[in-house]
Amino acid sequence: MVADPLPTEGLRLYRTMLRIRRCEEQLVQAYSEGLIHGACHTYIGQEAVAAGVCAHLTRDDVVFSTHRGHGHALAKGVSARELVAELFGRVTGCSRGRGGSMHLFAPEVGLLGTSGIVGPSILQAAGAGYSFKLLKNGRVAVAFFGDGAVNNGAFHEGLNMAAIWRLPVLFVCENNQYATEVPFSYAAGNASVAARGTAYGMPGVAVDGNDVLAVYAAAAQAVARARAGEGPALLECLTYRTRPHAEGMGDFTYRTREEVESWKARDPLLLLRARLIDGGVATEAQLAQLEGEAAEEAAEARRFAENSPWPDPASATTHIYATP
Ligand SMILES: Cc1ncc(C[n+]2csc(CCOP(=O)(O)OP(=O)(O)O)c2C)c(N)n1
Repeated sequence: MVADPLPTEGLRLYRTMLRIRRCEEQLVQAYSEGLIHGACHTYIGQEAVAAGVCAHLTRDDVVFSTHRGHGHALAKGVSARELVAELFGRVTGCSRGRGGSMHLFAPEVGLLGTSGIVGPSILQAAGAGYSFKLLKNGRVAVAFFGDGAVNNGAFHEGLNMAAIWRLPVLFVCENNQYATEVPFSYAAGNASVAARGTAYGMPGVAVDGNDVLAVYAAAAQAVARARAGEGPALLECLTYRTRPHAEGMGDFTYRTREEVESWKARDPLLLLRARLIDGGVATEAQLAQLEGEAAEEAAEARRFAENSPWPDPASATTHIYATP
């Protein structure tokens, strides 16, 4: 059993979730003003997953992410400035303004990429885990992916390979219950993703993905297991995105306003906030201070991004190929 993380980790986890939320809110606003070039899939509502998992990772551990990857990037150590500037296409972005939301790279902090393709994070994490195993360096690889990826062949191949070679990988399915507009219940004969772990020979654990302490506790065990050479695990975090699939898209042809509102009432930040107060871990004033800091960080990141230069067109062909 993992000890209750609330007293020791609660504030840190709250801060991480706040930083993600405030940054996403800035991006929503910026998208509506035409400042973001390319798609913008926000992570609002799912912050507990990135915060709870990444709290266990060192800079040397690696994360592979998806089109919904802003939260993973921030939780892994990308700064708000570098994230917002990347979405604004500025040279100060983490991919020098060349990638945008779906090509966020920051190898210096172990963010080995977000991707617009559904599924590859699973295979990439298996590959990284294989190299870590050969190098015996104690590192862990994490794949974040949505429920839309679990019926993709990459899921089968990645989990099976990680299991037979006992690779140090954590597979994190963020089951937000929809793949764009397709309900998971429509796309899967078995409603439990976690149950599939057994089929591949690894632990499969389902947690309330809006409860950051539950995610933290489950990830603690899976990461420790991977680091100890005991192989991979599958973590299913049941959660919900409260914004449309991507900014600018409609939202109520495939789900109801009532359903969205019911999940907003289970907002991961509100849930943890109440527990921090009820558990006597923090006062209203302390939390208000953290909230103000996160808001200022995100607002400052936007100002920084808007004031940053565009990439020089003459550099369009640099940073394209790796030089041996
Ligand atoms: C291989 C592949 N097939 C289809 C798409 C089109 N597509 C983009 S996002 C998406 C839904 C993804 O749903 P999910 O994996 O559950 O992630 P979520 O958007 O819910 O975070 C699809 C099908 C794609 N990008 N890649």
